[in-house]
Amino acid sequence: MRSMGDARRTFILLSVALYVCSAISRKSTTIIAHRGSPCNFPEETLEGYQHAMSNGADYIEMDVVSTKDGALLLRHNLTLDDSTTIAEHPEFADRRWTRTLPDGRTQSGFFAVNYTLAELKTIYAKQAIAGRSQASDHGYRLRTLPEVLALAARSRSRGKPVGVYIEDKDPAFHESAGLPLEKKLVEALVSAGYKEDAGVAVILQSFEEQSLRKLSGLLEAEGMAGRAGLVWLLDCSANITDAQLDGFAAYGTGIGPEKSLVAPLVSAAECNRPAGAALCTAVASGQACTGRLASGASAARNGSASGAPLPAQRSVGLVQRAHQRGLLVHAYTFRNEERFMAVDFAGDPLAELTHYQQLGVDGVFVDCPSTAKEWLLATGQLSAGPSSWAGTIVSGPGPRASAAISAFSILVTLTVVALACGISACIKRRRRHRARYDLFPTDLFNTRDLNWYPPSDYRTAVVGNKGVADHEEDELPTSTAIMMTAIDSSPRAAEQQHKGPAGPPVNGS
Ligand SMILES: *C1O[C@H](CO)[C@@H](O)[C@H](O)[C@H]1NC(C)=O
Ligand SMILES: *[C@@H]1O[C@H](CO)[C@@H](O)[C@H](O)[C@H]1NC(C)=O
Ligand SMILES: *[C@@H]1O[C@H](CO)[C@@H](O)[C@H](O)[C@H]1NC(C)=O
Ligand SMILES: *[C@@H]1O[C@H](CO)[C@@H](O)[C@H](O)[C@H]1NC(C)=O
Repeated sequence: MRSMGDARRTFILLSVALYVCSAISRKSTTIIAHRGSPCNFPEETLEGYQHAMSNGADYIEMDVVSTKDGALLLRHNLTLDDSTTIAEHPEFADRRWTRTLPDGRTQSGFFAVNYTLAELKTIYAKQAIAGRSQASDHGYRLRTLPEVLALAARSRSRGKPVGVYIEDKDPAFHESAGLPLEKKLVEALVSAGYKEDAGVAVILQSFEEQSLRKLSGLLEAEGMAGRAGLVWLLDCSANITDAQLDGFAAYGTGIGPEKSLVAPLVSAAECNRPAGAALCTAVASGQACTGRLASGASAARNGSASGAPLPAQRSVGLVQRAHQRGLLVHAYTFRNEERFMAVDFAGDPLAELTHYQQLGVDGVFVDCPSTAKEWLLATGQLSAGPSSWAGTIVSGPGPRASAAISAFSILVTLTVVALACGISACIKRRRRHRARYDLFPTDLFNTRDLNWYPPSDYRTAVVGNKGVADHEEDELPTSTAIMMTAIDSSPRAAEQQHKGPAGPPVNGS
């Protein structure tokens, strides 16, 4: 009897090992959770990032701007108008500012550089994209880079560390305002333990190549050369030359093109707007309808009907040109709303993602990480079950190294699986009731946020201090912990809901 049990256990172990190995070696598209989960939550909030992590994103993506006192605030824009409640605060109105851009145009608004972090901690994040639920506006605070790095660090202890993908926003402007970003950004990574913990992926991204060079130098000076990937973002008007790609490939990891650089568009009757440069602007500002996919040949040869150059003529073979130089391609931005995709996809975000995968992109910036997860499952890039997610590696080794790594990973996996089975059997029963919860200290959240967890998605429970939601945040003992758990629901359904008003947390779950 006993030997039969052993044989069965061995068989199960081997099956699991083979399954894990195949999951590791199968290349799946890297999912970059663009500003957290702005489909579901206001962008760049802890809650949005947590949602992205729960949906297995490989990276959480964030943008850094400086406050007046030099704190690294997470916002995608120098101005706070479209993504925060600052306009509702009369006490801040007199610092509205207009600056002149290098090209002579002007930009007006509430600039983060004109307010201290303490001041900005009194306002709230709000939904920045028209048409998405605003139910949780006024629910979540603005966050700093260290706060979100601390959140990401918590995933390290849970087996699937999430990568961080950080953009320095308009670095030349910050430099000119005497608040340069690069050094502080690298220091924040060091403080958060990214220098030591080489198992966790970090990518730094910028539209300004000069800033990437600076970051590369700073990383080297910190003894972190190669520790963080560097990605050069290209907007839809970019026309990058082979020589520029060669220069960047000497130290960079990849390019981040706007998606119309990868799959060029032509104007479509449905869109009723001019092609060429105007089309490009339309993509950037998210106007309704972004055109029709150009067939490769006609895009390369023809240009638009009006004769204006199309992005197509600037970007023929961009993916191949990058890959030839060992650069990854991470395209942006994939959103669920029909107006952000070419009319060919008929509003189906999964079809759009598949098209770009077939064009060879290595990763995608997505607004809706739960849709990305649904897509990975639907296309066999991910097997069902939360524990089977295998994140992808930042920079790929050559084929021979890959073969060696595969062989090595089979050995390691067998050993690890054998060990893990033994250990997990011991601790499983004790920990089962905690398995679905994430624990956070209250200094990461504030109690007012508690009132705003959408009841359909999250149950919150407070342990250690009953009735805590009635207290002011300053009165909270720091030892109190908040438990949240995502309730399993069909990802797309969860995304398209969130229409109901926010309610109080369900206690005692
Ligand atoms: C566009 O390309 C097609 C072939 O793909 C060709 O027949 C046509 O003449 C081209 N038009 C222009 C304006 O170049
Ligand atoms: C930044 O916000 C302003 C509104 O203050 C908006 O006009 C502009 O398009 C935004 N820029 C980006 C890059 O999102
Ligand atoms: C905002 O900050 C910039 C950069 O520091 C400064 O030049 C400008 O005078 C400030 N504007 C206001 C209204 O405080
Ligand atoms: C892109 O750059 C190349 C070489 O630098 C140039 O020949 C070409 O005209 C440019 N194309 C557009 C559409 O700007």
